[in-house]
Amino acid sequence: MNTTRLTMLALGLTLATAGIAQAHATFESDSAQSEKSFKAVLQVPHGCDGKATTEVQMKLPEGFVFAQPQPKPGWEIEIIKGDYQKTYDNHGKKVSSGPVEIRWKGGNLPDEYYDTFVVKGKISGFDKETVLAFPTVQLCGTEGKVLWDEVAAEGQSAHDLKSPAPTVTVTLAAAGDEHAGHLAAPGPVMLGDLEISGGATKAMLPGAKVGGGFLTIKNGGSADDRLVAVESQVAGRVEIHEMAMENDVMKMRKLDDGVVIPAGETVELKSGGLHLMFMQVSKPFAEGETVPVTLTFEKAGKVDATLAVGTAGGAAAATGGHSHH
Ligand SMILES: [Cu+2]
Repeated sequence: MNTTRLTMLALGLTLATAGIAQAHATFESDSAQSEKSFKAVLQVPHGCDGKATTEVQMKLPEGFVFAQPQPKPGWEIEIIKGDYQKTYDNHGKKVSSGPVEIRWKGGNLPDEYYDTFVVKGKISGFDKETVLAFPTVQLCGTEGKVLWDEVAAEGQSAHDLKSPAPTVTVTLAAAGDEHAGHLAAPGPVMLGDLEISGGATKAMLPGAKVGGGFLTIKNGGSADDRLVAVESQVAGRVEIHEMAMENDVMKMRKLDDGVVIPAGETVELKSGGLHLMFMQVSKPFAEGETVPVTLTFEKAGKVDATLAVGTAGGAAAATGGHSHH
């Protein structure tokens, strides 16, 4: 082989590596639900600067518990155990230690191939949406090494990182899964120290686009929280309103900062006072149905709740002020 060919070959390699250096090691699925099992499928898109991958080490974050790697032909698997920071419930058994790192060793994954490395575990112990990072090291023989260990700081985008750790976004279990039986009266829903109950709304007239909603929020904790946003799949948007006297006229006002739920107190969203306002309702609420809402609290996070649709008149003399809309 002459010098020119060697140079070209080297050049070609450099270009190829530069081109794919953008492909990070990531998970096939990047979202998971708390208190559910999660199959972390790590995708390794290339080797280290052209060298074949021979080992992959993945650290498991707190909250990804009872981990079990999937056997992988051609690779030896080492499970490193350690203490969890918290204690977890495994089918009634308290567990405070388990796998904290998985190492796939002695394999050979050429640079031009792609492969996956699988660990199943349970996502547990979260009270708010959380991004979990799994710092990973990719080794290529004794020389090559790629670290996938950068974790985005709060407010920073993972896209700004050069070698981001694979992450999964943990969301809280949707209470919505359970209330399929739509005639059941909505029971209280708990979210941390908050108890949400008494969800109600009224049947709307045909063609109506706006409806009010009511519920009671009890804060059993020692810190104030704040209802900051409400969403519903049945409305284009949901606002938080209050009724207030202004120059002897009862007016509705949108609360852009939401509603404070003081520690140890109960706040009622009810007729003639604070209420939810469903705007751009796609199909008028009908008596006997339920309306799903997702409430977002500043500290406690998100929770699903249900409003029962009552008669148009009755308790709904509530509507009173809503005719303004
Ligand atoms: Cu209103």
